Order: sequence, then C-alpha cells, then structure tokens
Amino acid sequence: MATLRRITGWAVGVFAVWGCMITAPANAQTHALDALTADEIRVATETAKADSRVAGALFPSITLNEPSKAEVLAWQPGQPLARQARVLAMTANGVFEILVDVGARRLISVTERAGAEPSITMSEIEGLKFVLANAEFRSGLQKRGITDFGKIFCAPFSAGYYAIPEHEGKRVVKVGCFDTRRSTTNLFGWPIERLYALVDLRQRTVLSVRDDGVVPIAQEDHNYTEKAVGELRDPKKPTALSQPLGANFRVDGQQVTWGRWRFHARIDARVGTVVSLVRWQDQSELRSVLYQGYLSEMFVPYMDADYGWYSRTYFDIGEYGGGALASPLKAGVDCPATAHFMPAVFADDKGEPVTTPDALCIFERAGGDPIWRHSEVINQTYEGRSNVELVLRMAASIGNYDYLFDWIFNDAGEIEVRVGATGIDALKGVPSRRMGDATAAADTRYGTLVAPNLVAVNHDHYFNFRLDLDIDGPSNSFNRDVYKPITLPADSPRRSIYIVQPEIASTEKAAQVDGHAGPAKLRVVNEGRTNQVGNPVSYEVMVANHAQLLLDPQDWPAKRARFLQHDVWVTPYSPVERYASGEYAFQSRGTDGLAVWAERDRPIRNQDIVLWVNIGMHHLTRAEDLPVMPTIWHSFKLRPHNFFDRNPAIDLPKSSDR
Ligand SMILES: [Cu+2]
Repeated sequence: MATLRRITGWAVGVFAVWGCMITAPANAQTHALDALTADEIRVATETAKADSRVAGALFPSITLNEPSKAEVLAWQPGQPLARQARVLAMTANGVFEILVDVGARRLISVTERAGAEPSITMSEIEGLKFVLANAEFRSGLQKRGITDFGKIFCAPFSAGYYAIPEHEGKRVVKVGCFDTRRSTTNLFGWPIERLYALVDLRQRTVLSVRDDGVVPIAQEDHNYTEKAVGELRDPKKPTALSQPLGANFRVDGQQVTWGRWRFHARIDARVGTVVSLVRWQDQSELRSVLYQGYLSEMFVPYMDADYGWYSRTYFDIGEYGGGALASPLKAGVDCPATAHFMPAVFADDKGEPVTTPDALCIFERAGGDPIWRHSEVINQTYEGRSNVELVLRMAASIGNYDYLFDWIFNDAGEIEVRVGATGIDALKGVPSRRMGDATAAADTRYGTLVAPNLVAVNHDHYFNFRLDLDIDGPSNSFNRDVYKPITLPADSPRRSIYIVQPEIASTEKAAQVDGHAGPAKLRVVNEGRTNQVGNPVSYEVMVANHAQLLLDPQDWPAKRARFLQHDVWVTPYSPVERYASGEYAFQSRGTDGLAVWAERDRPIRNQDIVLWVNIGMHHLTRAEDLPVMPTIWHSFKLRPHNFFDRNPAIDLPKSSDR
C-alpha cells in the first residue's frame, strides 16, 4: 500500500477491512455532512410527532439538514456539532416541513406548505390494491383474460400536471398493470395495455377508469435468468482486478482519501450520492475544488400521445427519489471484487430507519491506459505512467430503469461524472407481432417494435447536476472562452485561424450556455489567484453529452422542466436553491426551480457561484434493449485549467505502473 498522507484530526488506529484501509478515530466523530444515523432518524421522527398536526402522518423524507456552508467550512473535527434533521410529514390535511435539532431532541420549526406534493411513498404504492376493488377496472382486466388478480403487478405512473380541472387539488397517478404469470425477473415484460385507472393517492379513490380496447398480452418469455436466456456461450477465463497489497484509498466514516484527493460522500434519499468538500492536497495546502456536487433532477419524457402514455414525463429524483431507491451493489458484477462497500441508512415513510447494504462502492481501477506518455523517435527515449482512477458508485433502480451514478477521480486532478442507464425499457402492448402486420405502422408511430406485441416507446433521459464549485475558495467567476474564427489580411498566405475571446459573465442570464450557440470552453475561475505565470486558476466543465429538449416550450412537461432551456446555468449560491425542478417536483407547475431563480439575473462575478449542468440523450429504442438494456453511459468532466503550474500527474513514480 502506498504511503497515505495523513489529514489533521483524522486517522487514529488503522485496521484493514475488505482489502482497504479503514481508520477508526479514537473518538468516533461524526462529520458535519454525514448522513443521519438510524438513531438520529428515530429521534427526528419521535420529536416531529410531538406536533399534533403530524398525527398519523406519512414521512416522505427525513434527511440531514446541512449546517450552513460557513459553519461546515469553519468546522474542525472534535468540535461540537449541531445535527439537524429535515422531516417532511404528509397527512390528509397538509404537508409540513419540520426542522428538528436531533442532538437536543428539540423541534425547531414546523412550516405548513400549502399545495406541496411530496414524492410518492412506498405506503402509497403498496396501498394501491384498492384499485383492484373497482368494478370497472376489474372488468377491464377480465376482458383481457386476467382472472387471478394475485398474478399482476400494478404500477403508479406519476401523472404530471396538465391544468386538467378534475385533477386540481388531488394527488394524481395513473395506474397501469402488468401480467406477472410468466414473470420471474422481469415485471415489465407483459403490459396489460390500454387500461388505466386515474387515482387520487390522498383520498385513495379511483377517479376514473379508461379502457381503450383489448390488446393481446405478449406471449414470449422476457425473463433474463440464465435459464430464460437459453443456450449460454462458453464461460470466459477470469479477468479480474487484483490488489495483492491492498487498496490505496482510505475510508474514514464518510470521508475518503485517495492520492492527492480528499472528499466526503454520503447518499441522500432524494438525490443519491452527494460528494462534498472535494479538495486536492497540493504540497502543504489543501486546495478546494468542489464544495458539493449531486444529481439535482432527472427528466424522462416519453414521446407517445396515447392516454396511458402522454403523461409519462417522469421527474425521477423529485417524484420517486434517487437515493432511497439505491439498490445493493454486487461484488464482481456491479463493482470489482476489490471494492469497498458502504451501507446507507434511510427513513421509511413511517419514520423508521432502514439500511440498504452495499449502497455505495469505492474502488480503484487500472484500465490499461496511460495517463500520459511520450516516446521520442529522435533520441529513442520513452516516459509514460499508467492511469489508475478512483470510482465512487451507486445504482438506483427506479421502476423499470436502473441507473449507475459514478464519480471518478484521477491523478491529473480530473473528476468525471458518469451516468449509466440499464434495466428494462418501458414497454407498450400492441396488436402487431411483426412489422409486416397491417397494424404495425400505427403501432410504431411512437416507438420501435422490439418483440412480438411489444413496442418500446421513444423517450429522453436528462440529468441535471448541481455543482457548487469553489475553486480555491468560494469567490469565483464564470468564464466562457469563445472560439472565434477570423479572416487574416490579404497579404497572409494563411486565410483563416481562430482566436479565443474570454467572456466573464457578470449576471446569471449572461452565463446561460446553449451548445448550439457555437464552440466555447466553459470555466469557473478564481480571479483572485493565479498560477506561477500569472494566469488565474480555474476548472473547466467539459460536457460530453447534451441533448436538446424538443418539446414546445409552452407544453406543460417543458414548462415543468424549464431547467432544460439551457445546457448550463450559473446562479449565486443559495442554500435553499437545491433542486433544478424546485423543492416539490410531483405535480409541479414550473413555478419553482432553476429557471425561476435565474429570472432575477443576479450578479455572479467574484461570487460564490453554483453551476447547473444538463446532460441527456434521446433514446430511440431498439431490439437490443430487450430483455435488459446494455448499459449506456453519459458524462461530463471537471478538468483543471491553469489551476496547477504543470501536469499534476507528472510526479507519479514508475513503481505505480500497472
Ligand atoms: Cu431510455
């Protein structure tokens, strides 16, 4: 194991677990940003229940209420620590935001939020069985040959917001079911199509049933166990990562040290992985890069006009919760066998703690790539170093889809954020079995026939990341290096080149970036600090995958997802501006969130600023997506730009090569 730099106040008593070094401080000290423990969740629930209005409430979320940024930055291990919980309570009468001082077991505040609709809770999903008591819905199922209602799975599809008068004041989902008679691993392969119940989750009533006619249920096997797949190819000889001397990272509670990098990582029930206090140990100085980063929202609009489908425009993070749906990672498949696994504790909607084992994994990987090299033909010299990176990973299973969320750190000071999409396409039952069928043209207007009786509906996936970059401290500016082609004077043999024009944005609107506006490099700059030759220090944000939302801006889903109007936004830091879709995404109306905040056009130069980066994809479906999709990755990268005086990976010794 390589020598690890010791961080002041950490690391006392070192022992090895799972092949990596875990340090147990003598006085186990909670970090200011640690997720709530099981005990803290219990105290939060108990304390919140002391308010009579909360009697009988469901708790859609109970999470850490972070100390202020100033407090976190000033805090040193060993100092007393205020621990607060943010409790969301939902009753038939209202929604309450409750702040609890967990240490003092004291109610700080209870605020009623009129009209707020929290994310869908597990109790609401489990309670959907009342739909099957509806005679019209039962009759619709029977018409489709379903007589055993124990052999179906009914899903709550969030119904969005469309200013439909009958929906006003209600907590609306559309319920559609799947035939599970043949199902082992795949719950979504046999849709019972064109039969939907519109449901009010609050009153637990069926508002209406829509039956647009019987569609045959798929007959083929869409499971994906080895047995279901059929003949298997010959097994491969093992290809495994091996770390015979142990790993090079250190995990201390929720703090991670690897190479020059130090950061804190927790899983939040709503947004999933939250990476905080990302810093680079530069000689004796711990230099700040990213105060905090997380996925603030996802948006997955389906492109199908039919009744059961037009409303499928999911805000997965705000409507369902990305972190609470973390699925345990399997060693040797989801993460290398050498990985270190960490559990996550969440609150269920009764306010009880629930532990998800192996929710996060951390591992190093050497992919056989050089981090840098040069071979010189003239004097026959060669120097190169291998790239080893550190990966922090979680996976969320949100309905039919599985998403992998990676934060990847390397020795060149770069951070890559990758989102992997796998799992099962949303499938629509159709009469067509082959493209030659008379019904095929109509059936495939909105998607691809991927198997007999199944169309995978076209859709998009968007991911909005909130990145509170603090490049050598909070006072930063947003700079766009615009590549500008110029024509050279007539006496020049060369006709054209480009020059680079830096443009520092003074306000929010000036900083909004649209990829189609032309090529530019985007950087967060600290204008108050320079590197050795006098250039201001900065980090570049390199976005590999933008996708443009093609919806009419006046269409309700687009109004609710206005954070997709620009590829990159910059706002001044505000602790209450946390999610691009606003605090409450379920049935939101576009009256909260990034686009609303940015309307103020606040000053952002030499301020504590936050970047909001959108990445996305159009998913034109295909046969290979079945029965489970091969993982497709989308990403962006944070990359130092004049932050250092030279290549920060230049000091890697040859003995690190793999
Ligand atoms: Cu997709």
